[in-house]
Amino acid sequence: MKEYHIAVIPGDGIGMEVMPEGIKALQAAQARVGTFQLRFEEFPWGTEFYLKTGRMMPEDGLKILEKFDAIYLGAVGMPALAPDNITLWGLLLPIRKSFQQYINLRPIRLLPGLEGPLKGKGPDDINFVCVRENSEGEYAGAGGRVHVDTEHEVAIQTSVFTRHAVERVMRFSFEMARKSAKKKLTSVTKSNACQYSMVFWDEVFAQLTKQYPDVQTDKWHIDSMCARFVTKPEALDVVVASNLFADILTDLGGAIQGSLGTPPSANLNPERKYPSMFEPVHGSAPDIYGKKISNPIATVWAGAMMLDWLGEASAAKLVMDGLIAYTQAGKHLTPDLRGTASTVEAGDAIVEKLVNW
Ligand code: GGG
Repeated sequence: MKEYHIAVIPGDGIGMEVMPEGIKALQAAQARVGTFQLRFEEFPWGTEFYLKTGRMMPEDGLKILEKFDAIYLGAVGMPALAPDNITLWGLLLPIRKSFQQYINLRPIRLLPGLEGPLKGKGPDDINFVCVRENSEGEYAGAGGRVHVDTEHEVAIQTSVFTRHAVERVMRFSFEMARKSAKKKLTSVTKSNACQYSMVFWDEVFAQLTKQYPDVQTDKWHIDSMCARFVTKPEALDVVVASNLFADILTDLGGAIQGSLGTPPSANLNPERKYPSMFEPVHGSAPDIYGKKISNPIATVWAGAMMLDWLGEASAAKLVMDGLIAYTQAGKHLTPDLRGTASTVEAGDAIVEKLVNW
């Protein structure tokens, strides 16, 4: 029997609540399919670990993770206990960068049965995917501060755009669009204001467009794109954007698909030299952590993406079918979706659908 070794990092806040529900759903799919085995190994890394050891993960954390087939992550950050920049740069970003997970796939889809906030827009209108450049751009980590705590203090955060990274994320997106039904790729830019980085981004996009004559393309400034997510989501198919632009856009995506408790994300190393990482888009949500009302949908969905990536397409479909049967039934939803269920009750209801589907 095929065996997959999965590193589980629940992390912080509601990450610790939703992760058991994700694992429960994956184990139910594994039991139903019966042709593979998932071996989960959990790591207690995150802010509590940082408070005890001064590190978000051990010094050899990346070495430990490297041998796994995939990483399943909950959430990172507890701003009341440690600054968000320390926690993000201590766990999430080193994994994405060191393991060359340069593609971050973020589906934006209003699941059938759920109600989004956009009047007249249903599941057929809100169904597209955002491809986030995940290795550089505004998250390159280039910059510094001088004259700290003086009136002459300077802070510089430099965006880095390389031809290598821009071309590979766009090529990946063109290939995705080529296989999609609408065959359309939209590039997000801001080349009117960012006359170096985004003009370069546009040029690379224009150059690649010539190599994909079968893919329809357009480009929008990030500000117009935010409006378009709300006014015309049905016009979108595959959307490619820089690290920060896509991070912002996909929270808006979460809002139009009913709740930030629903969108998943896959950090992919397409060459499969390193493990890829699967996580909900949402963070640790300290405001609701401990109330046990966090929504497990995004984590279960991220788990389905992980199964798909591992080559277990029928198990991935089973999880997605179970999830959709659950949202369609409209029962046992968590409060962010106007229900009253707890995280565990929602997780149980998803598994019940998945098992009986
Ligand atoms: N689910 C992982 C998590 O905690 N995400 C919240 C977050 O702020 N992530 C930063 C990013 O994706 O850039």
